[in-house]
This record gives sequence, structure tokens and C-alpha cells, in this order.
Amino acid sequence: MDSTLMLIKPDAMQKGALGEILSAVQKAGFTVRNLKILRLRAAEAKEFYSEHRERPFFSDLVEFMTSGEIAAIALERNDAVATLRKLIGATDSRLADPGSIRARFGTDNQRNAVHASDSTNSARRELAFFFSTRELIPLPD
Ligand code: FUP
Repeated sequence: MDSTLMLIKPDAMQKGALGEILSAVQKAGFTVRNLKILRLRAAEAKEFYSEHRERPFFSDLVEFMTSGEIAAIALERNDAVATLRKLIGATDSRLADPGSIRARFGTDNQRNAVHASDSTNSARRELAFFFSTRELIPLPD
């Protein structure tokens, strides 16, 4: 079983899409290991997206990601990273496959409803960004 991180971004949270997005990922066979709702500070958003710090859209992205609450969700499934990336669709919601989460709930290439880790290394880093080790361990029987 692999793990990955999904974020529900401020645009989708403001639309009240948390439940429908969770339902879509559960129907796709993911287990929700943990979930928290929080608002990122600017320094946290900059750290989370640090690989994009030289890109022209970086400050707009930080402003958007700090504009409201987000949900951070730890998900498990076989082949979790690739399966979730396919389920969310292309970065630009206008180009995402019909039926994908970004096509259903996003608007463009910034307000695109969700984030999903793009590799197992990113998933490890991003899960640790939001959750402690203890918060990711299954409860004993
Ligand atoms: P993705 O992995 O699909 O989230 O996409 P990228 O890693 O290419 O981009 C990271 C985030 O930067 C995207 F979710 C949205 C944002 N972005 C913009 O805000 N403007 C752009 O022109 C491109 C990306």
C-alpha cells in the first residue's frame, strides 16, 4: 500500500466541495488515513511550493493558497501517487479530462481545486509537512 497527499485548495473549499471530492477519492478505492482543515501562513505556502519559487506565478500562487482554508488529506491505495494524479486531471482545469476532479471543481491553472503529490518522494515530504508519523499510523485492532 502506498500513501500520497491531496490538498483541497481554497477555491474548492469555498465552493463546499470537500464532501464530493472525498467521495470521489473513496469511490476510486482510496482509504482516508487522516484529514485536517487549516489555513496556511505565507511562509508555509512558500515552503510547500519552494520548487516553484523562481516561477513568475509564485507570489500569486502563495496569495491564492493562503486566501482561505484548505484540507490536507493523507490517502492510501495501491499505486496511490499515479492513480490520484490521473483522477485529479491536468494542472489547468480547462484542459483536464471531463469527469476529473479538476475539471469538475476547478476554474483555470491556478484555481484548480486540488493538489496531489507527483512522486513517491514528494508524497513522503508533503505528508510529513502536514502530519506527524503518529498521525499516519493505522490504529491497532
Ligand atoms: P501540478 O503538479 O499539476 O499541481 O502542477 P505544477 O507542479 O506544474 O504547478 C504547481 C501549482 O502551480 C499548480 F497547482 C497551480 C500553480 N500554477 C499557477 O498558479 N500558474 C501557472 O501558470 C502554473 C501553475
